[in-house]
Parts: sequence; C-alpha cells; structure tokens
Amino acid sequence: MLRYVDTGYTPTEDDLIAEYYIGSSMPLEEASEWLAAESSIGTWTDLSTMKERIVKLKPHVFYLNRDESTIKVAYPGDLFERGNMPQILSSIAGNIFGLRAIENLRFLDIRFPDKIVESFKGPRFGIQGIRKILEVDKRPIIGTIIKPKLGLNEKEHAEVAYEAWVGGVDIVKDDENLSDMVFNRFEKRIEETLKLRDKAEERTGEKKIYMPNITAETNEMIRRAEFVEQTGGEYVMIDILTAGWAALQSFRNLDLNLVIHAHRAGHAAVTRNERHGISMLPIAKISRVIGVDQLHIGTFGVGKMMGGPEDDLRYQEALTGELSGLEPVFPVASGGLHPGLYGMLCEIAGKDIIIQAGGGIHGHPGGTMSGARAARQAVDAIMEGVPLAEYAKSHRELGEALEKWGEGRR
Ligand code: CAP
Ligand code: MG
Repeated sequence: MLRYVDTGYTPTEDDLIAEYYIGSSMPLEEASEWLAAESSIGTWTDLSTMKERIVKLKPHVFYLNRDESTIKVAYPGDLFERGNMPQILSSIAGNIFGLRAIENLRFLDIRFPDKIVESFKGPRFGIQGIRKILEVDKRPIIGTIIKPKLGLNEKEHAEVAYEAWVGGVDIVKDDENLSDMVFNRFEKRIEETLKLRDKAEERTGEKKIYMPNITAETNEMIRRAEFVEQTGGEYVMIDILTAGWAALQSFRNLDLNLVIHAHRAGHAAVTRNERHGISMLPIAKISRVIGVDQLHIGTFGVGKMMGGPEDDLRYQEALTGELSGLEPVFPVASGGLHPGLYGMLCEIAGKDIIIQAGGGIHGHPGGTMSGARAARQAVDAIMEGVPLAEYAKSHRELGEALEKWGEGRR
C-alpha cells in the first residue's frame, strides 16, 4: 500500500501546502494516510492501475502535531489545474470531509505556490488602487449599508444613500440579500442611486462610491455589472460564497474596470465550528488569489458577529501580507458597529481598514445624515488622536451617538 506520511520530506517551492485539524478515533498517522490518498491520487485500497509515474505525484504528510492533532500536507503542483479554483478545492477540500475514518476535519490554512497564484488574476485595484479612486490617503474608509436590509423602494434607497454621503461617508453599499426585487428593481435602483451619488459629490466636493449588489446567476451577474459600468458606477459587490468560486472567477476573468467588494454571507456555515469545516484563513487567501479587492473579515471582536481579535488579525495579514507579489486586499470590518466602537477597532486593526456600519448610522437619533456625521467625526477624532468622548463635546452628532450606544473601550 502506498504510504504518504513522511516527516523527513522537505516541501519544494512548487508544492501546495495545506494544513488540517483531524478529529478521528484512529491514530493521527493512519487518518492522515486516508486524507492524503483521497485528496490526491489514491482511494481506500491499493490499485492494479497505479503506475510508477503516478506515484511521483503523491503528496507528503510532512508534519504531524499529535498534541493538537494537526497535519501539514505538501501536494505536488501538478495535481492541480492552473486557473481552476473549483478543481483545487475538489481535491484538498472535497471528499475528505466525508470520510468515515475522519469524524471531524478542519481545513486550517493554505500556501499556494507562485506558479498556481500566477494562473489567477489577483486583485486588480487592491488597497492602493482603492485609496486612489477615493482620494483618501491615510484614514480608514467609512462605509454604510442601506437599512432596512430589504423593503425600501428605489427612490427611498437612493435618498438614504444621499444623506449618508452628504453626512460624510465615502462608501454606500447594498445589503447582501438585496438584488432585483419586486419592490426595488436593480436597474432603476442603480440609476437613481448613481444620480444622487453625482449630486452628493457636487455638494461635498468629495469622491463618493456606491457598491451595488450584483449577486445572481453568473451570466445575469455579468449583465448587471455591465449595466453598472455603463451607468457610471465604479464598484460592484458580490456575495462570493453563495455565488460560488467559479462564478467569482468568471467574473474576475472579464477584467472589467470595476472594484470588487466581496461579502462573505454564509461563511459561518463552514467557518464557525472550530473542529470542522474551513477556516476563514484559506477563504481569505483564495479570495485574494482569485482577485477580490475588498473582503469582509469581521470586527476584531468588537461588533455583533462571531470572531475575536486574534483570528481577525490573521485574516487581515492573509489579505495584506506578502502573497506571491499580489496586491493587498482592503479588509472590511462590519456588523454591529457604531461610532463609539471605532476607536477600539482602530487600536486593534490600525487605520488601513474599511469600517462599515448599517444600524450604527441609520439608527442614530437624528437620522441617517446625523449618523454619517457622527461616523465621520469619530474617524476625524481618531486621526487627530483625540479621545472620542472629548471630541464629542464639540461635535453634537458624535455626542448623540455615544449617548445612545456608549463607547467601547479596551
Ligand atoms: C452589517 C451587515 C453585514 C455584516 C456581515 C449586516 O450591518 O450589513 O452583512 O457585517 O457580517 O447586515 O449585518 P450592521 P461579516 O452594521 O447593521 O450590523 O461582515 O462579519 O461577514
Ligand atoms: Mg449585511
């Protein structure tokens, strides 16, 4: 029987390395053999069809940590089709999740070899490209999600966006479940909202961005993106996990002149259980390799959604650290944020982030425009190094926000 565990093996630069947690009643070595075979060239028994040439393609389980029950597998690059993310994931994150020999399996991390990364597009704009479009150098980018999530008609949606822009936010985005609805048609919403974006730019003298959610069946998604581009939009948003990796790749491969904002709705179905599924870390790297420009990674433990600061800092590093020379992806913090949390957030995550708040802007006692002012004032206070409570004494809207929601401190 072919053996895959070989702790004396040194991975080459052409190997793809995947790290897993294995929960099995079998000894770790034995479970690793099952995993390595099923994710590459083998199956549950030896084969009469196996050839010496094929054996050269076998992966090596070169690292085993018995205390933590984790392993690292080096897969020869030729096991993977270039530029085909579904094929890569069908191998290293496919059947192995259903093996009877392994009750729990978590795909923890990935290292792509340069040759595979080069076969994908990677981010077209990245942090620098986005800062250039927005003409915002150093401060965090301020965003809002139109709320309620669903229900506003096209004109109401555009008006709420306008108030947010005029109040001081840079970016307005659709919610992840808003697409082409009976009460809010996609094309009309884009037209109305971009019209008011132009008006907001004129009124404020600042660059303003609208991120329409184009998530749909792939060809329809492409058609919607083209409509956005023709109507003068510069950005689109895609729910990358519900749309799927192939759809995202098809979209990115078109090389449209549109920034891609990636929403990760549904990720927790695979990321949440610490003993099973796929960690957000490989999801962040895969998204970057395919080529999103912005990605939701969580609120570093200060907002409404799961995820603590240590984890989110690792996802941030996956988006912005060295990865085969790819542009860094802008990390997006969103979910339950309000101006009173911005200080704590920037202390943890720094200022190279996009901070989004839906409820934390449209729930302001003075309405959306006041909420946007409060958000901008909080960011100004952070940039000037003034404590939020201090700044609020001379900035009414921030004061009202702090009064309603309080200030989070570390
Ligand atoms: C935020 C948000 C985002 C979440 C998703 C929402 O709204 O638009 O979808 O941030 O979580 O609907 O909850 P609020 P994550 O500001 O009103 O909470 O970013 O962690 O993927
Ligand atoms: Mg949302």
